[in-house]
Amino acid sequence: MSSTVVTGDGEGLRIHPEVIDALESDTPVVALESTIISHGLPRPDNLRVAREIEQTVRDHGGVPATIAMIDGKPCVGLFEEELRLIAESDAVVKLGVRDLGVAAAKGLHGATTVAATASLAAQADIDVFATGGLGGVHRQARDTWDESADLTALSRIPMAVVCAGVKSILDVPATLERLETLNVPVYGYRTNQFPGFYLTDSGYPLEWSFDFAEELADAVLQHWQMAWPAVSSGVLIANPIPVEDQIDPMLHDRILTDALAAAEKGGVTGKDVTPFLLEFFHRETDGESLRANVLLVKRNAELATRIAAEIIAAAPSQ
Ligand code: PSU
Ligand code: MN
Repeated sequence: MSSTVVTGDGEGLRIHPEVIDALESDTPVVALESTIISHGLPRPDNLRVAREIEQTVRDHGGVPATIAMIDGKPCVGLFEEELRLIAESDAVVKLGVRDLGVAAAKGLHGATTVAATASLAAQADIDVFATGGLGGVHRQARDTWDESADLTALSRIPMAVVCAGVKSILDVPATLERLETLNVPVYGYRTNQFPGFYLTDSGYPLEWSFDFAEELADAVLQHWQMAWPAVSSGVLIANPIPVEDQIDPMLHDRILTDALAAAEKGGVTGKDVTPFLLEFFHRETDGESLRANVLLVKRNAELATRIAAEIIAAAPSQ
């Protein structure tokens, strides 16, 4: 296939030829976000990690589709120099769904959040997405109204999102309540506890758990079939970091307290809040948070690839 522009819903996207080939040949495709590369992981490790995440998808028989805006063009699947640009350039802005139009109009380079990545991936007909942590309700939300648009995006986009829960920089129980309100099911993979990103267990239980990718794929497909047309929401699949690999909970709690205090003192608001807290963690844990972050994202990329393969096996396109 030579064309890199599809018609219909995907019109206006540039889809990497390898991703087009994979979609046409029923090869598993896994969407990957780019904000984690530009604003979620420290330089210079971020470029190496971005490549490793893509490689993990390949190692399990899939094709990665890292999504970003390059020169105002939404791109599904990046060429090597584009991945480098996202990792290294200060000109890369963080793009939620509402920023996509303006970034296109102004011809910007941008990294897409979970919400914006899921939105573009759905337009390209991709239905599985791997990330580290989802955005959610912030701890001061009662006063600040700061709730990530990841949640409302997932309430409308039929995408299976594999993550390691949400970071404890957020209000975890409030985030779980909002997911319920928004009709987004949350399935644990081999756990009955919602994971806490750096921590195996956030301390909050999950209602549903599955032990195999095949069962997860089945539940996801049944959700999309049965919820339609009243809702067509995404599904969150929560894959915890193994307990022997989690960050020391004492260290975690100490850094978290300091990070939240620093954000408040510095008057950090809006889309800067999450990158500020993540950077604080990476700096203050001396590489521990980076190690855990890389490990859990790769595990999510692997599980996502296996789920994508099972979805194809259950419902191959003609
Ligand atoms: N949580 C993480 N790592 C991340 C993010 C969230 O553990 O890199 C990024 C994701 O791209 C997510 C975004 O979609 O932050 C949420 O930002 P906000 O809270 O501004 O909605
Ligand atoms: Mn926010």
